[in-house]
Amino acid sequence: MLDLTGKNALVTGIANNRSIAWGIAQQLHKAGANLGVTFLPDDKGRFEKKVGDLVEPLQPSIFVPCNVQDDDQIAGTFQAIADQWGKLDILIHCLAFAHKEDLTGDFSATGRDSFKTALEISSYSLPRLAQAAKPLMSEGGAILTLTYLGSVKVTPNYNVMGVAKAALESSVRYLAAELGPQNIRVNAISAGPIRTLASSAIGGILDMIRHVEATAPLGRTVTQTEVGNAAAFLCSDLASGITGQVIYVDAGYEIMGL
Ligand code: NAD
Ligand code: IMJ
Repeated sequence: MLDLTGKNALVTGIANNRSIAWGIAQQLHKAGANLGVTFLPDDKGRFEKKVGDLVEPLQPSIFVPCNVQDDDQIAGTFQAIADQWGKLDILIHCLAFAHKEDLTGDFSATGRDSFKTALEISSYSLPRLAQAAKPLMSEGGAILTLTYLGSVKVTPNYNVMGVAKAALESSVRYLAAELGPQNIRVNAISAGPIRTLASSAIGGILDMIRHVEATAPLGRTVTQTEVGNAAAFLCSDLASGITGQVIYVDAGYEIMGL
């Protein structure tokens, strides 16, 4: 039985009710986990209010700002966990960012600073958060990130995000090797295309989803709940033998050739 009772889980990357992180948070809660939630702060406090209202039914015992570009906010997040929980069991990394102009046109046109920003937020943040989580995962733990097929296959307009996801997936393997002796497992879910804030901002996403629906063995794409269920499994003791892996939750699309 999937049981996360008594486990403390920190979920990053909830922006609204379409976020994959929201699907994951709901399934972790359903399995009995005690939740902590981070939000990306903005000047007017809009995200704090929006995300705070959304997650209220899940009664997170920690709710803190965490922009992964800000070392003080990362320190504050893990200090709150140390103070209130004493230990962490599950870390969900569910965030990405590239400048919108870099998600269209020629990949070779990606600027130096744009490349750095995409890799800093979308890739470097995983080892950075893992480093902060490591001392708190004293009884072992599970770290999970979200990736996309564009890391290994060329996908129109994914461009610098594809490179960032390749670095992210490689980071999963290096972290799994480092943290395995401490019984901390590190995995990634490669999700099929889902309509969220991050994907809907991309031109042509609906056509891409239709292509997946026409090609995938299951004849459809996946939902946030399906990704959430796979996440709950990977973070549970049922997956105690799985680490360093990229698991496709994509209705089978990845296996198809022609
Ligand atoms: P989303 O827009 O709901 O989530 C992206 C999150 O990243 C937001 O909550 C945003 O606040 C956060 N974020 C951006 N910059 C940040 C920063 N500097 N510090 C902290 N947080 C920051 O979209 P989503 O589709 O749910 O994306 C979540 C993850 O899933 C991403 O890693 C994305 O690449 C991945 N993914 C999405 C799809 C898809 O089709 N939607 C498919 C595969 C993988
Ligand atoms: C993103 C770009 C191009 C093709 C894409 C995507 N496909 C899918 C996505 C086919 C599924 C969504 N995805 C997997 C992402 O990782 C998106 C990341 C992202 C999205 C935005 C949009 C708004 C913005 N910056 C972004 N940075 C990263 O300003």
